[in-house]
Amino acid sequence: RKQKGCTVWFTGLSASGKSTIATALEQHLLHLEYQVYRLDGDNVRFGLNKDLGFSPNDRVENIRRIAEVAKLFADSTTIALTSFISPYKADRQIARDLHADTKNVDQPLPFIEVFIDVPIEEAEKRDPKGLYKKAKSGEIKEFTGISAPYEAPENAEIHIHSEKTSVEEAVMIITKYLEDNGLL
Ligand code: GGZ
Repeated sequence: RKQKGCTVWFTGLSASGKSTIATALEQHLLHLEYQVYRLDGDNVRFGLNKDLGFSPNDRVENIRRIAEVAKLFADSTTIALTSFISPYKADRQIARDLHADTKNVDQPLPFIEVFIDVPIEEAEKRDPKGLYKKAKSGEIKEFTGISAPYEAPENAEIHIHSEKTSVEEAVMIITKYLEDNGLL
């Protein structure tokens, strides 16, 4: 299939549904025979970024490296999906600017920010791994939304309210955006 590369950058709280939606989008695009690669905590934080934790500085470096890797995938004409909290606005801007920078690639690469928005109360209620509970008891420190900041995007290309939108609908919204913008 002829395709342009791009990066679809998911951002949102823990338990917002980022990874679920990114995984479903990956499946959908694979069925359509697009080349797609998903970066998430499981394949990045245990490998490339295993030296990094959750301090503010480590999160900055985590996002910087992920942005560089996603850009290389996008440059290879793959659709890169990234699923990380990426809590700081400045770091998401750095990731975006990096994709526009042609110092190490031939052309600017499209960057689509997808905000998976969920009320913190809903994320706490879902708490699939019991992390919010541990954060509230102090067992986990610097937990995003409880004891560390999450800076919500104001101008994301796509804004999905995950408590009101099914995974299938979210996949369709993102797919349509990619189609409308000539990326599929
Ligand atoms: C936030 C944490 C923390 C702290 C461990 N704060 O729901 P999960 O478990 O599977 O996803 C969360 C993941 C966040 O890693 P990211 O690389 O996406 O974060 S960032 O973009 O901010 O660098 C959560 C788990 O790791 N986790 N400790 N203190 N999330």
